[in-house]
Amino acid sequence: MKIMLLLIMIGPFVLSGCGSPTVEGPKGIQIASTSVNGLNVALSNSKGYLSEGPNEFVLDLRNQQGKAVEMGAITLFFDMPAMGSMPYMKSEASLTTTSAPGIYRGTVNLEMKGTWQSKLSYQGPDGSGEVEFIINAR
Ligand SMILES: [Cu+2]
Repeated sequence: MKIMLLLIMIGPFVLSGCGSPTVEGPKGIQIASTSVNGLNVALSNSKGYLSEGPNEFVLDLRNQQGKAVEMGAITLFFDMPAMGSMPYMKSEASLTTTSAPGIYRGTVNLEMKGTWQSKLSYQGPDGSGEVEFIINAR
């Protein structure tokens, strides 16, 4: 009788652990967000900011109703204008889809701290577009 009760209590946890699709980790702390032409873009990672050197982040794309937006193609790069003796800098992010629609995992290597212009280009169900936002690498 006691064993039966134990199995009934454990059962649901075991089942949900095995049967559910891969659960994405927490998106972390938001680094930047913007909204252009009905597309909400949010960038986050565990630190809440990007740093000089290699970075990991999560990119979240939603419509104004908060529904995930599935994109056909998407690119993201960070650039910085030339300043004095410092040349123009550009870093392309590498993005991979996840099991969750509209959520991408990304990596980017930033050459230095400071203000970077971020440019996201996409081709989605409602056409193509470009979104720009600023991040401050620390
Ligand atoms: Cu620079």
